[in-house]
Amino acid sequence: MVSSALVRIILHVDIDAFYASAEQSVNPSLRNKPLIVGADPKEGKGRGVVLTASYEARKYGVHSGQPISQAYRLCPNATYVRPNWQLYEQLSSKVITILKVFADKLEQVSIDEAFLDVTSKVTDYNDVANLVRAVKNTIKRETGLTCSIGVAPNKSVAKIASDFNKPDGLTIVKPNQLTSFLAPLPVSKISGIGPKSQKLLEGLGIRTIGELASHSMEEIVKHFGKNGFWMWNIANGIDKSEVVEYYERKSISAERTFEEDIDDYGIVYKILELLSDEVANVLKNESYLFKTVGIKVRFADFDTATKARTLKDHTNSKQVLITRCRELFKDFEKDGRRIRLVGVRVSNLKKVSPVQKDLLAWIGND
Ligand code: TTP
Ligand code: MG
Repeated sequence: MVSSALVRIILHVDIDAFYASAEQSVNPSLRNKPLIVGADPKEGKGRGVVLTASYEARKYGVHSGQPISQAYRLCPNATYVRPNWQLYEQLSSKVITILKVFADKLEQVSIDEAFLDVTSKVTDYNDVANLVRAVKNTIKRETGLTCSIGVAPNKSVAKIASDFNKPDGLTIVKPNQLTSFLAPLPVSKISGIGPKSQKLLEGLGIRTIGELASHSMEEIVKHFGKNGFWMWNIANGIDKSEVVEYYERKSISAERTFEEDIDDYGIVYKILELLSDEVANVLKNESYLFKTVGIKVRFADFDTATKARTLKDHTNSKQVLITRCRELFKDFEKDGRRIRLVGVRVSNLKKVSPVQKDLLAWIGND
């Protein structure tokens, strides 16, 4: 029997419609209205995509990754704004600072989500709702943002639970509810099971997490190898991975899936520029320099290719990043294949010392 002392209490916190809520928090006139953060729609002729949409805009069918022209057709009366990365970084670090107060350990996963291990902060699962309400109230009061929180004995279920009831949701999955909570959900709810694995599972007659859990582990491993072992365990509510307090970043990346596969490479170049901009912002805010630039391209048939180049010196220049990404993409352009996703990644990172930081600001290296 497992001793109750070993049962962890893990929170997954995810801000609701983050970029849009951030804009609404600093501009009251945008609140409770359809708001779309992304490319300029240019009265329906604009290119580029939606980064995110407020829940009011989502009612019209607008969502992340959609071409901005389509969003404009669905919701011409929404307010459209370009992203303000600095604001998002600022609010993100404010939220993380608040969350740290409530946690034994905190692991930031992206700009708007984090795992918290709060095992020693509460007596048991009956006590956790009070802590979660305090977290939500503090974030709301200090930043104006709402978030959705999932609580569970492990990270993967906590993540599924935070997505279960959005926006402003709270879903607590107690240890004895693990399998009944997971069973009816589609396998795609497991973070890491993408469309490809989903299709393969469907071929085996597996649609729900419960169906996955009830197959033998050997059979799943036979089809998916090491990945199968991992997904079968998750489906059975087993995930021992720890909330990792701090890590030195190995890489920074950003990627975008297109709503429809495209062969207009003009758009791809534009998106590469946008992604470089995002990556360059994180580099700047977290004081990193990079030496290796890579791009990832996923084609319409899910075939995925990567290409990388290492520079002579470390830099944090956005312009260098954009230029290198363009060069790397040229090789793919020759193929003329339809593209589903592109990504930009920098690695070989080095922290900038405070002195270097001042110097970089002074010479205007952005
Ligand atoms: P998400 O947490 O996936 O989305 P969200 O916070 O906008 O909405 P939700 O309420 O469903 O959590 O992503 C966080 C931010 O990351 C989002 O506000 C905008 C950005 N983002 C992109 O730039 N591109 C994307 O494809 C997605 C999904 C998000
Ligand atoms: Mg979010």
